[in-house]
Amino acid sequence: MVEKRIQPLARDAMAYVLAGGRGSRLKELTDRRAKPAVYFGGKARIIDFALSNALNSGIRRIGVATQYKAHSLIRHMQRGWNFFRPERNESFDILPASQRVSETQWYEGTADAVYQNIDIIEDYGVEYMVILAGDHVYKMDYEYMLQQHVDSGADVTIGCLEVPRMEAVGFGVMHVNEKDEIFAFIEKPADPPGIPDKPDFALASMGIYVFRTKFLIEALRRDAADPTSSRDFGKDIIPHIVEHGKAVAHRFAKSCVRSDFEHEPYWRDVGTIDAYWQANIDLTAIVPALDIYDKSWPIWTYAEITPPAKFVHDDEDRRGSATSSVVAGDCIISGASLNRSLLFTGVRANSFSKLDGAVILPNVKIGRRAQLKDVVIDHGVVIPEGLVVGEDPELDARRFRRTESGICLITQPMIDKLDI
Ligand code: ADQ
Ligand code: ADP
Repeated sequence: MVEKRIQPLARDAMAYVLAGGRGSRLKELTDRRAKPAVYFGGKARIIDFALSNALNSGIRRIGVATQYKAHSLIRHMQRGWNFFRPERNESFDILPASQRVSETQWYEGTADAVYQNIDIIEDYGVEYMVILAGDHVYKMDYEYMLQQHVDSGADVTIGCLEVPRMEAVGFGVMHVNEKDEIFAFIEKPADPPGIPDKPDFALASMGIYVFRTKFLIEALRRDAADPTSSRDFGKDIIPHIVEHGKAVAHRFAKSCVRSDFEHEPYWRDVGTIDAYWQANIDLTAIVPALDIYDKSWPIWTYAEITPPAKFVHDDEDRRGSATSSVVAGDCIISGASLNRSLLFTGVRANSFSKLDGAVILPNVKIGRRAQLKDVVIDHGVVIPEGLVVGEDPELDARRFRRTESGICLITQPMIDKLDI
């Protein structure tokens, strides 16, 4: 007799993506868009990683809570994530703040961003909730985490990874026993406790939580009734469960996608200009740690229909060329040379310009003879002819947003102020 196939747990789960935070350490890159809407990797936006993970894991119900400067994020999802069909039991809901519980109230904290939409969640009747952050770059199969949650009988399962101890100041840090049951959880400790047998590392929460829906709703209602709560998962909900219930850690390394098992598991916050630049430039490496060409785990996005990238090279020494670079569609590299650079859609680089270590967001125009080294250039910026960046640190720091390690973020208002 053929055994009845057990349906993956992901098909009875909803992914709820928190995408309301600003990401203020990205400075001017998030002046007009939320961090999850920031471009990443030549084609995608940061939120596409969490959404693609949910889809590739088999989850077919997705909700995205938006708040801060959500316009370009919402526009992106309406264009790129509009293929879910209610008649196949699928749904994709964009859930802006101040819509449901009260007309004026914004989401107070991350828990409130779920609490205010409890009616929608209840309507779907799913057994499990997978709470995700929309602002990390990684590939993960949430089915493994759902299975661990069911097998361990936990009230909450928390995705975690080991980070160098002093980097853990920005995370929720946990202590676990030999069964990975969490017996202590401290949100963003000033002096993070190390792992007992690895004192230079701390076990950090990735802000990924799995609950049974019924349990989560009860926890959110109890929290909402507590006037002292800040309505946050990391500060309120999780510490309460650790104290009164059963919280279990899920090691990220156990749910890497199959094709990534032989690599170090890749997860990045890309929360600072340096980290953002580095993670994009890393994609130009011979074998990048993050494989965006992996057909078994595609990163879905809104893709404009574009003509191919073009490199123009003529007899007058205009050498359109690129080495160790990633170049998206609709770019025209007209007599310009690129090295170790990543260009998003629609970039025009004009004759004799030189780019090295450049992350160029869509629709940027680079004037003739510009020389740009170690830069991030925002969407639509027009770089004037002959601009040199990366040669004179003091001048760069006066003109642009220059980080301590020497990366310059360039936006159009900064260009408009130049007296050249
Ligand atoms: P943080 O990332 O600092 O810590 P937070 O700023 O609350 O937590 O953001 C979590 C996610 O929620 C982000 O994706 C953000 O965009 C979104 N978000 C924030 N405020 C929101 C709001 N009002 N409405 C909707 N979305 C909102 C958390 C945990 C830590 C854990 C880290 C891992 O609290 O314990 O270690 O994530 O990055
Ligand atoms: P994207 O994130 O798609 O690159 P844009 O850079 O075009 O989006 O803009 C980011 C957000 O800022 C969008 O919500 C857009 O509507 C808004 N925006 C764009 N230009 C301006 C402007 N000059 N003044 C105010 N808001 C703007």
